[in-house]
Amino acid sequence: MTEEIEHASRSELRELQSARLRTTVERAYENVPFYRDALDEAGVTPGDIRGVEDLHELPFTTKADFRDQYPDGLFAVDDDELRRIHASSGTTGKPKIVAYTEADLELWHGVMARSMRAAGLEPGDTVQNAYGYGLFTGGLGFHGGAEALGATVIPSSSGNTQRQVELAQDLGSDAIGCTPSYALYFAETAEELGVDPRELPLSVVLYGAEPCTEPMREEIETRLGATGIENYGLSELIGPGVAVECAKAQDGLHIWEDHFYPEVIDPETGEPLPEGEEGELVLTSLSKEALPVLRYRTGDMTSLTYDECDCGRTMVRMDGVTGRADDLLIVRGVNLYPSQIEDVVLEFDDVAPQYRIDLYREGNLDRMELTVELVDGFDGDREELCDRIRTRLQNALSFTPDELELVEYGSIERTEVGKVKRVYDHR
Ligand code: DLL
Repeated sequence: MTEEIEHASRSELRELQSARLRTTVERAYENVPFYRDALDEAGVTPGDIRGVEDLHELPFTTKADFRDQYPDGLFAVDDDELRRIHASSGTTGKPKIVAYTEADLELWHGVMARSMRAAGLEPGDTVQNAYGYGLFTGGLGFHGGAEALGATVIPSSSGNTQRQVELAQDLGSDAIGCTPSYALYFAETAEELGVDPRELPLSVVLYGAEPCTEPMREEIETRLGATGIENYGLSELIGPGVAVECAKAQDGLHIWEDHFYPEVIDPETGEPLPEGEEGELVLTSLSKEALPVLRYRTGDMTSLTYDECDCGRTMVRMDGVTGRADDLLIVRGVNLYPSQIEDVVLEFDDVAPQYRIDLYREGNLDRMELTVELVDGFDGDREELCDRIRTRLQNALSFTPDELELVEYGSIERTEVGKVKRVYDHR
């Protein structure tokens, strides 16, 4: 079952977006001194924004703005209207604090329920929610969505993986929500317990919160014998529930455009890029009360397509996120994302989906070490495999690491709680 709006004509959708944008800009201008100052400085009044075609006149909002306005400088409602606070911890400095009114929570649960329906879930299904509960938006976001859908939620949160496997088995979980790296850890733990993860009742893995390449998705699907559905979102906009793949096509993530307006820009110049070109995703909230966000620079690199999807939804699709603009590795003058390395390395059947990248500076030179795990029981020729991986990296990315180390299955530390870290920059 889908909502009517998911199939609306592009012109109908645009009209709705424009009306909501006008309200959002007015509210932000009236209630948030930060936005009033920013618009005044840009010489724009709310009345200048007649619709989405005028969006580019608005200034961007950045991560730095969230930090500067810590904790509540971007809130647009009085404290007594707030019902929930979450926070997203960056790697440095203060966390970004985000807030919700009652209507915002309803909106959030609504888009999450819609995402779960797109993933093929139905009322009555059992959803094991292995995203962390707490300030992180993953846990409570999935929780609220599953309840709104009419599913049964198992609020297992992250960690405690042995018990998670038992719960999935004993309670008949139809779906699990977790990061892609955790999905694999879950499968490994099941195997160690002598449980074949493919025999578990799980038919859908709702993964997200971290980048996941196609070979990684295949690995998740094969190991767990389930369909992998990617979810995208960020706390600053609402949490998970911004975009999701449909089970029908699994070909790009539908952005719930009636609530979140997407643009893709050139991260260097800030200029909007044409459909299909990769750049930084910029999102504007269209319906939120407590924390309206105008042209937020997500830092996430992707591209958009407005082609109609096989599932019949008309909402724009974004490509899986290649990485964050600030994850871009510049090594000896070559620009590359960790996901590009993942894409190449995981093509090899003898390689387990576990790797780490270490960056050092020696004198004036960058040095990259890539450590890759072998599959369990590998007994082939390591040197020969090493050579093949190097050649493939060179051909695909015009780059090879200074050192490529193949290590035994299980040697790279797993992440049981939170987001996986694969790059260690020691420079
Ligand atoms: O990670 C929200 C979320 C929870 C999304 C559960 C999906 C599932 P934050 O902690 O604020 O919120 O982190 C947001 O995570 O800007 C991306 O860089 C990254 N991210 C989220 N989803 C994906 C994805 C949640 N599917 C940041 N692929 C975002 C790649 C993702 N990166």
